[in-house]
Parts: sequence; structure tokens; C-alpha cells
Amino acid sequence: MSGARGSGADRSEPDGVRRLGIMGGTFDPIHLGHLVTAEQVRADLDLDEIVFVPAGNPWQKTREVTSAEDRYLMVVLATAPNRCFSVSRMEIDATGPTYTVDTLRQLRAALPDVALFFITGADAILSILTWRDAEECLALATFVAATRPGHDLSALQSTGLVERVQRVDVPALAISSTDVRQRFAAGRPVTYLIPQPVEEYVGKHGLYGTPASDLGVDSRLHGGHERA
Ligand code: DND
Repeated sequence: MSGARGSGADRSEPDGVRRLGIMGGTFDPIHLGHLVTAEQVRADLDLDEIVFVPAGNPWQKTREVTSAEDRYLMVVLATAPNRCFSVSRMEIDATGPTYTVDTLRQLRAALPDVALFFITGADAILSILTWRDAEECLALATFVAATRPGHDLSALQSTGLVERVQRVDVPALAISSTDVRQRFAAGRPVTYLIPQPVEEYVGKHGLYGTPASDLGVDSRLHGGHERA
């Protein structure tokens, strides 16, 4: 079963302090690279739990992003089998652009005695200085930089962040949401790149240029929400 405790990492907190990983992302859609990264960080840093936080309205995206509700439901489907994974609606239910600093402030206030670890892939950590209130983000949580194919973490040296983030080596999976979306649109295979329930959800709801199923009464009842 997934979710077994890892062999342990050096803990700077006293015994008994819970360690929470936060996996933020647009997840458009979630894929195995996200899941493997979260699980590897959980095991290496001996985290008790990982909460996935799908971004409600990711302000730096210039393209049109899939609805927050669809992305949230795909993350729920993908993470359900792992007892250490959960999903938060905090950014989905927020109004306006979503900023990581707001999420971390809320988590810090709600969980004052929990050690927070914000998990990023190499590309995300290298852009962190462009985030709103980046310095405050770095103070509110320990940032974890996971390796990712095609992105060189040694570039962190020039940002002055190398001492301030914790690096975790993740099995290399050259999977990206962009490629997955393009595969759906072109009718190319996505099997083994994303969890099967996510593949089925995309097909059922006609996301990423796939032909929509005729949902009949279902679509009128639910108005496009809560529709897994
Ligand atoms: P992405 O759009 O990169 O998410 O957003 C990552 C986080 O950054 C989210 O929580 C955003 O809210 C936050 N952010 C971005 C920009 C500005 C601000 C905040 C702000 O507050 O101003 P993706 O769904 O593309 O990816 C999710 C994570 O998974 C990323 O950290 C990405 O690097 C990582 N990842 C992989 N890691 C290893 N192997 C792979 C990966 N694919 C994605 N194959």
C-alpha cells in the first residue's frame, strides 16, 4: 500500500511535531510526475501528510486554464488511493487571483505547531522570486526543490536561494501537463502518464479537445459542478 512511513530524515523540530507537505500546482491536469514527486519528498523528508493545493486562479498563466472545479476533482481522483495524501479547496474557493503567500499565511495561522514544507519542482523554485511576497513565502515554510528533467537546479546558485531550500532527488519523469494536454488534443496516448481515473474524467467531460460524452440529464442537474 502506498503511504508507508519513510526511513526518516533529520528533523530539526522536537519529537512529535507534525510535518506537513504542501504540493501546490495548477494541475491542468495532474500527472504521475506530480504524484511521484510528492511521494518521494514525503518519504525522504519523513513528512506525515501531503496536502495538494490546486491553484484557483493562477495569475501568471497567460493561457486559458481549465476550470478550477475540474482541476480540483482530477486531483481528488488521482490522490485518493494514498492515505497520506489529501486535497484542499482553499485556493479553489478563494475569489480573485491566488497567491501562495496567502495560502501559507492561512496554513501558518491555522496550524501554528505544524512544520510546513512547500514542495516545488525545479522550474517552479527557479521562478519563485517572481512570486508575490516571495521573501515572506520563504519565511513561512521550508521550500523543497525537487529535481525535474529539463530544468537545472544548479541555476539556484545564482539566485542566492541554494542555502534556503531543501533539495530532493526525484526519479526522472519527463511528463508535463502541457504535453498531456497536447496528447489529448491530438488523440495520442496518455495511458501511464496520468492516473487512469483522470484519463476517464477528461474523456467523460470533453476536456483538452476530446469529444464530450453526452452526459444528458447529469450535466443539467449539476450545472458543471461537483460532477465526478
Ligand atoms: P505551477 O503552475 O508550476 O503548477 O504552480 C506551482 C505552484 O506555484 C502553485 O502552487 C502556484 O500557485 C505557485 N505560484 C506560481 C506562480 C506565482 C505564485 C505562485 C505567486 O504566489 O505569486 P504545475 O501544475 O505546473 O506543477 C506543480 C508542481 O509540480 C510544480 O512545482 C512543478 O515544478 C512540479 N512538477 C514536476 N516535478 C517533477 N517532475 C515533473 C513535474 N511536473 C511538474 N515531471
